Parts: sequence; C-alpha cells; structure tokens
Amino acid sequence: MSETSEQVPWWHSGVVYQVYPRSFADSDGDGVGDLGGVIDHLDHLERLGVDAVWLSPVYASPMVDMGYDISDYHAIAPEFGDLDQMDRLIEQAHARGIRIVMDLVVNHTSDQHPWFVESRSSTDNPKRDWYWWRRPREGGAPTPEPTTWQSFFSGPAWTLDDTTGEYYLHLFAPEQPDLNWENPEVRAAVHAMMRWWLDRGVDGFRMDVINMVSKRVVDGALQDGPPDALDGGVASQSLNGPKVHDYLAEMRREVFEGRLTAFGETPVTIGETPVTTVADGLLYTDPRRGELDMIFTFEHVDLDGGPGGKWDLQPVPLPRLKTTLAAWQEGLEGVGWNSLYWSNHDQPRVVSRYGDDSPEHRVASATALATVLHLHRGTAFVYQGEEIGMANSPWSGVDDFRDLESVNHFHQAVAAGADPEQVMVALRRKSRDNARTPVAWDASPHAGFTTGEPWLPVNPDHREVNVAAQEDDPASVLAHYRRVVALRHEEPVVAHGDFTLLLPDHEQLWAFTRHHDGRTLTVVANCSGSPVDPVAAGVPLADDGEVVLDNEGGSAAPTAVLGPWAARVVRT
Ligand code: ISL
Repeated sequence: MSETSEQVPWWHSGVVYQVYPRSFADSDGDGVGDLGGVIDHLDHLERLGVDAVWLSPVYASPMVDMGYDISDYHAIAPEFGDLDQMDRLIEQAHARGIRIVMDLVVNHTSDQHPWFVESRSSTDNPKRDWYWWRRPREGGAPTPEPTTWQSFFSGPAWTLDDTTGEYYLHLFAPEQPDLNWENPEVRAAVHAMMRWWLDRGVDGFRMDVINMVSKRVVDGALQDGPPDALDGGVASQSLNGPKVHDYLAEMRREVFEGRLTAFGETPVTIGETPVTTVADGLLYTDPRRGELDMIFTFEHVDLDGGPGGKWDLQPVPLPRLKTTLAAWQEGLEGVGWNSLYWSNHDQPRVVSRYGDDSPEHRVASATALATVLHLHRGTAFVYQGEEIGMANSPWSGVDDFRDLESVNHFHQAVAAGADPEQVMVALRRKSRDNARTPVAWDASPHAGFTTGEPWLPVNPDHREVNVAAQEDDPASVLAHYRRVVALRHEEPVVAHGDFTLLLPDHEQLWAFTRHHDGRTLTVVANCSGSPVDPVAAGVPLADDGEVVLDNEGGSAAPTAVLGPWAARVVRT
C-alpha cells in the first residue's frame, strides 16, 4: 500500500473515544447521562487529544437493551435530549477538531419501531417481509421454534406472536426483532436513514453486529445448527453469512461513494463483528473490496470464556493474550486494518480483567496496558473511564444489575440448577454493567455524574479514582493516556510501522518492535507484580536508545530492570 499524505486517512494515526451517553454525564439531574453532559465535557476530550467520539445509541428507544433497541432512527430519546442538542454537539465537537461517529443498529430494531408494529399486524401487511416470520415447526421437534437457534441474551431466538400465530426471529432480546436484509426495501430504508445522518453532519458509523445481517437461507428456509452446538447454531447460521459482503459493498456505493464530511474526508466505517477470524477480517477491511474501514475483533476479549461460553471463566495466560493480538497484526499487515480496544460498554473494565486493580498496581497496570495496546498498528479506541483507570464495581447481588444480559443469565443459570453464588462470581467479573457505572468526574457523593440519583450506582472507588484528582497529576493514568494519544499522532512509526512480536512465550513480558523508514520503536511491558530484567530476558534494548514513553516517571534508562507493571517505549 503506497500512502501519500493526501491518501492517509486520519484514523491511521487517530484515536476514537467511546461515549456511552447514559453513563457519561448528566446535565439535567434526572440521574441519566445525556447529550448536554457530553457537550459539557468536550474540554476533557479535547485535552485527551482524541480525534473522534463514537456515541453509543441516543435514538428514541424503549431502552430494553439501553438504546440498542431503536424505535425511531430520526429522533433522540427524551432522556438524552433532542435533535437541536445533537446538532449542537456535532457543531461544538467539530469546532474542536473532534469527529462524531454514530452507532448504527440495523441488524434489528425495537419491537416498538413502526416497521415492526406494521409487520406483526397481519401476514399480508406490506412490511411483513421486513422481518423474519416463520410458522411453528411441523411436528414440534427438536424445538417448536422454526430453528434451534439460541439468542445471545438467553432463551430461544424466536418468539411466538399471538396476532398471527407465527414466530419472529431475534438474535438478541424478544424486543429486538431482526430485520430481513434479503428484502431490498429494508436495505434501501437503512441507506436512506444513514444518508440523513450524514446530511446532518456526522462523520461516520460504528455498525452494531453488522456481520449478522446475512442469515444462511437454503431454499427459503433457515437451518438448524449441529445438534451439539451450545448456541443452537446461531453463530454458524447467522454470522458472516453468504451475502454480508455484497450488502456492505452495496452500502458503500449507496451511502458513502462521493460523500465528504465537514473535515473533507470520506466518512469512517467501523464494523462490530463478533466471532470473526483474521481471514474474515481481511475480507471486511481490504480497501480494494470497498466494504469497511476496520472491524472489531473479539478474539482477545473472548479468551477468558471457556467451552461453556462467556460466563465459563478461564484464566488468560499472557502468552495467549499477546499472540492473539499479534496474529491480527500479522494477518492484516499491508492489506486490512485493525481496531485496537480493551474496553467498551459490553466488556468488563480492563484494569480488573487483564491488569491488577489493587491499590498497589492499579495505576501502573492501567498505564502498561494502555501502552502496549496503543503501540500496536491500528485505530485505537478508549472507552469512557478507561483513561482514568476505572475498575469493576463490587456487586453485592443480582438485584444490583440493570443489564438484561446479566439478569437473564442469572435466572436461566439458577433455574438450570447452578449455585447462585457461583453465578455471581462470573457476573462480578464479566457483567456489562461493570462498564456502565457512571464516569467518576470527582470525589463527591455521586462522583459529579449527576445532581440526582444515578440510574446505576457510582463505583465506590470514585473517591480516589476520578478525573478531578488526576487532571493535573503527571503521574496519573489520565496524564499517561494523554501522552499515549500524543505519541500516536506525532510518531509515524506508530501508525505505519510493521509489527514483530518478541518473546511470545514469556509469561511476564509483553515485548514487540515496530519499524518504519529506518526507525524502530521497541515496546516492552512487565505484565506482572514482580520485577523483570528485559535485557536478560532477550529484549534488544540498548543504552543509546531514547525512551519516548514510559510509566516510570521518565527517569529509567532504556535497559533498566522493569518494576511491577512498568512499561517503556524506546526509539532507535
Ligand atoms: O456483550 C455481549 C454478550 O456477551 C456480546 O455478545 C454482544 O451482545 C455483542 O458484542 C453485540 O453487541 C452489540 O449488540 C447488542 C448490544 O446489546 C450491545 O450493547 C452491542 O454492543 C445488541 O444490539
């Protein structure tokens, strides 16, 4: 790939900050974060230095899945604000050089969306075929439902609708019916809606579960999975399906071709793609194919789930984590593009998951993890609160959770005979609500998030871990994130360098080199609580190197022993 300065997109050296509006900042005291809260804190994002904000859904929604169930794509949920505020946010973010990337949720709608309300009303409604309707299975075995598929939120992926006696498909909650992308009218309606948002000034889309829009259809019928598949075949039959690449290429032509944003750029396209391999990643992100700019791989966040799935906790030895990310670096090299993330609104807090959130190691492990991730090749993402090292919350029982995935899993597992305390162990570690506790802005009782009662309690550790406490502290996690973001902008090796993993089997050190145009960055982090001598371990560091970033206060020699969770980037 030859790159001139005009051709290099901003996201090669850029950083995207994810805002989950419900939990970011509340400007009107109702306990729910809102667009006014995002506008109020743009200074924080500007000082962090990010290039774009990905806004989780703010559209009208019954909020069964906290906004990922949309009932009107052209309206803002009242608890978040209104379209005027959305316009103001776009304008004020742009004035600071920050792009706005909208969440696009079009695998499914809310069951309250007028399209579905019409679709369910009769078998001959013109919108009937906009969703997946099927008659009950003849003979009722192995399931009365049309296929064996299980939903991602527990229970069958089909719900029987009394109005017509037919089942409709929902890969997620029953209140999130799947749109039928086989129908060209559906795709045209999605394209029109996307153009409407681009006209309004947004700079791109993060596309929710976009690899689920094409289901495998044989002679008009959806198929069961293999009998032993725990998910009933939903992954094999409806992920990365046969037409997904055609649909994405069509979307590019219909929505993005010839479009420029206020920054004079092509809008960015970021696909969320669970259960995707490097080979799939190449298909989705090779620019010559004209599909997506980048996708989110899940491999590195699925490592702590065992054969039983997400809640079947497994230890993650460091070699597995670093080789998983390295395989994507090597696999996409020169062809596709990575997105780099530790956290989002669906994942537990990274400092608790892959770091060490004890008071002794929290700052060092949060900054070490930031260093290694952001020094990989790709577009880096920061999830709100990650930049101050926010940790998982100490949940006391299932009643503390608001997320339907957590609540459903608890009840289903207990009904199936699991010990409730054991189920809670996994929920404490993996519940999505860990990511959704309000951002800790200061040490006041509700962490400066709201003047009312927060919809989800603030993490009690906010008295120590908050933005105000870190704002002007050069040794803070926040200051380190600002440095990492700046380095990515300033040092071309970060965006363009090739990647070589060193010491793949080392159980404490995460080390790699990046090389570009005669310059090398050597990145090394001690991902453990005991010191390691990197030179003795075989990392090629020399005393004439220049330390361009570290989390050791800037005084260590390039070759010095690395203390617990110390991280260093050395340029030669
Ligand atoms: O978090 C998960 C369950 O463990 C993931 O499987 C998640 O459901 C998957 O990544 C898809 O996520 C996206 O679509 C969901 C929504 O609930 C998530 O918040 C969203 O990021 C359905 O829209």
